[in-house]
Amino acid sequence: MTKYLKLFINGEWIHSANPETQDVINPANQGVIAKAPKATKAETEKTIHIAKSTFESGVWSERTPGERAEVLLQIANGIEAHLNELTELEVMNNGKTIREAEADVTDALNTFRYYASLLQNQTDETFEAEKDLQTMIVKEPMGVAGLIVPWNFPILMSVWKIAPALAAGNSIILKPAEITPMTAVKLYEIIEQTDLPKGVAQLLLGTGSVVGQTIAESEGVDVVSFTGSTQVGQRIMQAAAGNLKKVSLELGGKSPNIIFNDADIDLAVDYALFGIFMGAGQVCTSGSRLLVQEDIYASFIEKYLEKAKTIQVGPGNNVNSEMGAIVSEKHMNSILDYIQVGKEEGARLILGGNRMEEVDLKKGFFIEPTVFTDVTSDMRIVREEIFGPVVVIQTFKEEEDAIHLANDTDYGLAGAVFSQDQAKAIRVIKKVRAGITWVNNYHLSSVQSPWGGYKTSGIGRSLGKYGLDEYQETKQINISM
Ligand code: TAP
Repeated sequence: MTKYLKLFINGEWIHSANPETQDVINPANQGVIAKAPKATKAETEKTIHIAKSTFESGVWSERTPGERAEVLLQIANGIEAHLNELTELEVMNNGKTIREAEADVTDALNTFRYYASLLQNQTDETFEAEKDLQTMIVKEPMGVAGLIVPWNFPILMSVWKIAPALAAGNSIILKPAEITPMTAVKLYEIIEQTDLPKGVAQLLLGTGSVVGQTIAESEGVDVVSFTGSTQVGQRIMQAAAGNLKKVSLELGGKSPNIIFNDADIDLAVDYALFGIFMGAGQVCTSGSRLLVQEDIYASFIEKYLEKAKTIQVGPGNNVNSEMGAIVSEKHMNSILDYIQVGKEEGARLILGGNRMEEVDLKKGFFIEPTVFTDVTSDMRIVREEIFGPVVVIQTFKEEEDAIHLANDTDYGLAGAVFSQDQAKAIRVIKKVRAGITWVNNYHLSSVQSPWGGYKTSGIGRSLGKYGLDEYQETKQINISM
């Protein structure tokens, strides 16, 4: 029987008034998992109004940090109790591998636990500003937080926003990507079972152009936190200008991964592969530009290709799969178009480049790990974010050339350096204009660390104490003694 998903507004699961639905597809086999509603503009506006009234009532915003932490821990425990179900839903809806999905769900519950402990440890600042004048600096919730997330990490991106926004005492409205709503629905079923007062957390399923745009424009929303493409991020910033709401934007990237001739080559090869092929390259921080020092290029590429050829591509629910599906047919076609562009631009395709045609894979959306060499910096496949399992490899002579190539991009999300000379590695990584960087590893990070980009990769930071700041106002209170 077809499962019809619902909206969660003011503590109730309700059908949208709009009869039109979106098929939710399993990208590994094109099976229809469920039908998702497309909430209307009027429903979105009503939801914003409810979130605002709940905020103003103080049922959540005026709870003590300790009381809020207690609820965050209940949500974390609920996620832990449903870890397998959430993992399976993520695999089924997004196409990633079980191992990747399980890591995401585990990170999600740890994010709730982290913000619960941060709340319990946050203390206000007070000082004597002048004789007989005592000043307190206090943090307050902002009001209604609109949380708009993409399809590549459906549960994790939701939780990176929900946990700090609730921790700060806001009311929230989550809008998942239209094509990946399954784990968000399950998460809200978990939230429903906790002591979070009704009307604090709402879930709106629908399109970006209606639900997302209405949230971004609304005078009732005080902060919008968005993860997705740079183009949509720019639109959100324009829409948010109406009531000057705070915006936090986590956007795209085209991240450089620099391999020096003194690197541990086996380590660099392994991380360079993980850097681009994790999540089938549908990761904002993917190491999609590999910069290899000229004199080790031949030996590096030989090892790199040898290992890349062994990557097992397949359905996420097969434990042997190392790289899963592309999230949708539309996105698969966009990646294949980029591969075509690369060939036409004159780049040399040395691995992959095709949709996978094996019998068990061709009913899903699978693309071979793809490697281009002989590229130049003006090529579209070097400049634009492909967001798929496609890497471009360039060479460099000296340290300065590597830094120049690394920064020759409009983006500034991530970057890595591999070298056994630690002083050089740190010197170079400090010159890479990006917010998330690595030395001798790739994609390793923690919930305490600020996540976000320079240049057109965004504004603001998720996670850590920085992530909480995005959802808080800061007030000074000057007290005559
Ligand atoms: P987008 O098309 O930007 O969509 C992201 C979210 O925004 C979806 O929920 C989408 O809704 C919604 N949206 C679309 N148009 C909107 C509008 N006018 N107003 C408000 N919301 C709107 O990105 P995507 O295709 O989902 O994800 C891929 C991109 O996201 C890549 O460029 C990637 O780099 C970036 N990304 C960045 C990060 C970080 S941490 N920097 C993380 C993940 C992804 P619907 O799609 O449901 O209509």
